Formats: sequence, C-alpha cells, structure tokens
Amino acid sequence: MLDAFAKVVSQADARGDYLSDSQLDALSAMVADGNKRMDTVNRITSNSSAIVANAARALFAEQPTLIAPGGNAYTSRRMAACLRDMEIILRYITYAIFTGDSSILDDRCLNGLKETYLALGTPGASVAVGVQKMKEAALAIAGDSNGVTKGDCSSLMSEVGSYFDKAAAAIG
Ligand code: PEB
Repeated sequence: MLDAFAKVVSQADARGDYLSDSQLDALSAMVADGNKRMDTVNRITSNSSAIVANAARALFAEQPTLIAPGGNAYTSRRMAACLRDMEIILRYITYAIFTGDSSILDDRCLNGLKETYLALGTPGASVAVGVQKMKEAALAIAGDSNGVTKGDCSSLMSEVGSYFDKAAAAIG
C-alpha cells in the first residue's frame, strides 16, 4: 500500500536516483491543495449512505430484473450483500482520494473482484453501473461550491472521478 509520497520514493529508488524537480513540484502542489482533498474525503464520507442508497435505487430502476424473483439482488440477503459491496467499494475509493494513490484500492478491493463476481454469478457489469452512479453523486457532492471557499478543484475532481472509473473498469 502506497500513498502519493511513498510512490514517488519507490519510483526514484527503483532508478537509484534522488527525487526529481517535477516529482517535488507535483507533491508540493498536492500539499498546497491538501485542504481541498480533506474536504472532499469528508464530504463523500459523511454522505456515503445517501450516495450508496441513491446509486442502488437508480441501478435497480434501470435494471429491474436484478430485484425481480430470481434476480441477483432478489431476497433481502442478496440486497444487503449488494449494498454492502457498493459501500465497500466507495470506502476504498475514499482511501485512494485521501492518499492520492490507487494502490490500496487496487490491492485490497479490486484485485480478484471480477473473478469473485464471476464465481458468484453476480453481474460485474451491473456493479460497474452502480459504481458510475456513485461517481456522479460523489462528484456532485464533493464539487458543490456552495458554503466553501471558491477555488479551482478541477484537477482534484478529475482525480476523484478516475478512481471510480478504475473501479468500474476492473469489474465491468
Ligand atoms: C465482494 N460480494 C459478495 C461476496 C464477496 C463480495 C466476497 C460473497 C460473500 C458474501 O456474500 O458476503 N467482499 C465484496 C467486496 C470486497 C469483499 C467488494 C472487497 C474487499 O471482501 N448483486 C447485484 C448487484 C450487485 C450485487 C448487481 C451492486 O445484483 C452484489 C450490487 N455481492 C452481490 C450479491 C452478493 C454478493 C456477494 C447479491 C451475494 C451473492 C449470493 O450469495 O448469491
């Protein structure tokens, strides 16, 4: 498990080299924008239940066979497993946003997840749609400029989006 700092150190060490100017500049920009990152994690974390529930509701509205008898989210046990899975994925994405690095998301959540869904008979493509819906909700909440100091959050928001895309691509 790496964070943005440990990652450049490990890359530099692999080359047997000091940190480069561009690496230092990128990390220093990350530190300067640290409050935006913390606010983003805080907003997504404190709205996680709504993000998960609304995404699941939208997914089931689009793919009603999932909750019809015989569907993959039919019975409250499977519905609970489904909501739990979405919550787990969102939680790992908040870790990736916090650390500025996707390795914790990759190693502890996405690695082998597609194969797990295949073995379970759970449609990974549908989970991926759920993840995309969580992305839309999370970006709307994190990127809401009301009540915060206005600033440029575009690069942070695209980074946030990229973690959701990565999760969706890994299971879709
Ligand atoms: C991954 N999900 C399920 C299982 C596992 C995971 C390991 C099997 C064990 C269990 O049921 O608890 N666990 C989960 C995860 C990590 C982990 C992400 C990462 C660290 O440890 N069903 C649907 C939807 C979708 C869904 C498309 C969006 O119709 C999910 C939610 N996951 C789903 C369902 C099950 C499951 C298990 C329904 C239960 C499958 C079953 O028992 O038939």
